Amino acid sequence: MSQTTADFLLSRLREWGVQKVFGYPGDGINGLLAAWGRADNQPQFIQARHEEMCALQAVGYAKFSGRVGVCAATSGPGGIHLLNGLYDAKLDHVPVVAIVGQTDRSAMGGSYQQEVDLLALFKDVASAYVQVVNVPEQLPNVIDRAIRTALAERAPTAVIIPADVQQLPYNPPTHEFKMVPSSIGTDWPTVTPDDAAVRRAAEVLNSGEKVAILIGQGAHGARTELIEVADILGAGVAKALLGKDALPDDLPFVTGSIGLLGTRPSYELMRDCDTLLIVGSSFPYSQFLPQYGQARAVQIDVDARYIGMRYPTEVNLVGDAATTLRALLPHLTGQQNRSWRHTIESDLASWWDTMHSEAMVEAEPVNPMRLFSELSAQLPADAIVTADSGSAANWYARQLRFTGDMRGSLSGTLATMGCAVPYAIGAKFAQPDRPVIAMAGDGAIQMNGLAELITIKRYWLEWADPRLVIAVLHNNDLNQVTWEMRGMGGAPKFVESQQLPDVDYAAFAASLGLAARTVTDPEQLAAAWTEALSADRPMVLDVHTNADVPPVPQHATFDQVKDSALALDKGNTDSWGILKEGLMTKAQEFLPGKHR
Ligand SMILES: Cc1ncc(C[n+]2csc(CCOP(=O)(O)OP(=O)(O)O)c2C)c(N)n1
Ligand SMILES: [Mg+2]
Repeated sequence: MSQTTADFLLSRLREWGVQKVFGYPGDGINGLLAAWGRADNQPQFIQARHEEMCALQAVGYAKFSGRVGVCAATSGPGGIHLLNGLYDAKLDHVPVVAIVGQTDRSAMGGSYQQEVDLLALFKDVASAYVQVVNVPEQLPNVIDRAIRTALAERAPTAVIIPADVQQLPYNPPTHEFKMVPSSIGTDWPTVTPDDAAVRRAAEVLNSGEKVAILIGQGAHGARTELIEVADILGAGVAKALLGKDALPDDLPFVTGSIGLLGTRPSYELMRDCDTLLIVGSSFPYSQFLPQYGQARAVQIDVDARYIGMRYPTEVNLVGDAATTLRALLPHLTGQQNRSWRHTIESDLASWWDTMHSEAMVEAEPVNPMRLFSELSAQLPADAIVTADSGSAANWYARQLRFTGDMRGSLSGTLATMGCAVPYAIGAKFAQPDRPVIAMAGDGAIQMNGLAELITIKRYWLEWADPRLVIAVLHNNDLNQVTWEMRGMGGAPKFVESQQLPDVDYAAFAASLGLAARTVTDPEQLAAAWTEALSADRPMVLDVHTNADVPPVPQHATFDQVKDSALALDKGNTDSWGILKEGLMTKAQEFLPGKHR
């Protein structure tokens, strides 16, 4: 049999070094599936339970491997299901290529079964590049550009291939009019900054006495340089959520997360600084940055499209983070007065004490913060942690202390529920020899996590290190939103929308042959983590957590906040004042001394 267009597509993916494709079948891609069979499953087809999970697994894979993630789905419903995961890639700037089937060319435009306008469907999410392959000669150019554009723009792209085209004999483009050749591979440049701009940036940074640095995911790979720059400038470093793993938390000047889920030391760092250096971050909440006009500021970003738009910066340096910081270093004169740095360091030490005592506050059955703080104490040096959108994101941001080369991520910008488990699966395929831990709410687990446990059951034996721990925050509530509503308008919990049906997650996991343990006593947490982190297979920890622990920085006593929230739920609107006072007044949240 001669090579089909689908055979060629798979061989092209292999040539690009693609090893995994997260997919789900359907007759729109039957030609591709047949080619996979002939290709001895190279690249490996990884079957999820739902196409959204394919896309989110591809995002997780890309985030933790640094390579392009590839997902595949059939026409119509399959393509539609991919969308949310592809938007996650778009908003977090992750390279993902979606390969999607379409009905035969002969049926197109005929309101045929499963025919939707895929170009229109993907127009926004894959605005970087989306194309239909109409004839085999077109394919190399389209697939190569989809991969290259995804990598170049750190964005999702989409390739749509009608089912009949997949089965056509492959013909390469010829040396003729209206033919477009193509080639594999790219030698990426290191984006180096402009010399004169580097000097101007150094002048700004040298003029400050209280320097704050904000880093994001673009600071990955610039660890040594960041530490050196922060030392010379006597600066503190705050981290946007996606940059949590760019610098370890055991450095005495790293103030941890910033923003709504952030720490008080990060808040104070920004509130009191006179100079700001932003490296590889597009952190959107400018109210957590210094007042406009308060600080002279420099931003470094590899992508000119995302620079200068979060703070009125004086110098916008386009360049790779590590290279640009290296270029800056010889021009930095150094901060002789270390008092700013000393203040940051001493505040920080007491902040971690505060986090510990918050985690140890008793809450029936288990204080969710303690679930995270006990994990933090046992995190393996090579751990990868994912967190879902829900209260887990708060505790991930504030309670987990990353050290060494630990990695972690969540759906930073789309903040979609249901990302933690598929990200974790993607992580296991990206780094099969590292332990992975997913922290997810029961709402997220019910949304799709339970189904993806089946995917884990199917694949875990392939992973060199079988440890994949899924910790479920079992609070029978869509708790993050419950608290948002109470906080926003003093609205009581609307039980119909917020309460979740009770499920025995450990029993479900056990029924699949996974390890499982239910935790209802905080004193069991340490042992549960030890067991999960030394298990010979993936494990679900079904942890019964208290839904009355507010997932925002708290400064009133826990009991005050809880009692007023519960009173509010019972219709006592007088308690709203207390709750608001205790919980949501942002100005008060960060009053000095409140957290200590
Ligand atoms: C797909 C999607 N739907 C809805 C939301 C809004 N939302 C954010 S957090 C949350 C509640 C999450 O509940 P759960 O997973 O149980 O975690 P908890 O906050 O209870 O720990 C909801 C509904 C969202 N972010 N994503
Ligand atoms: Mg919940």
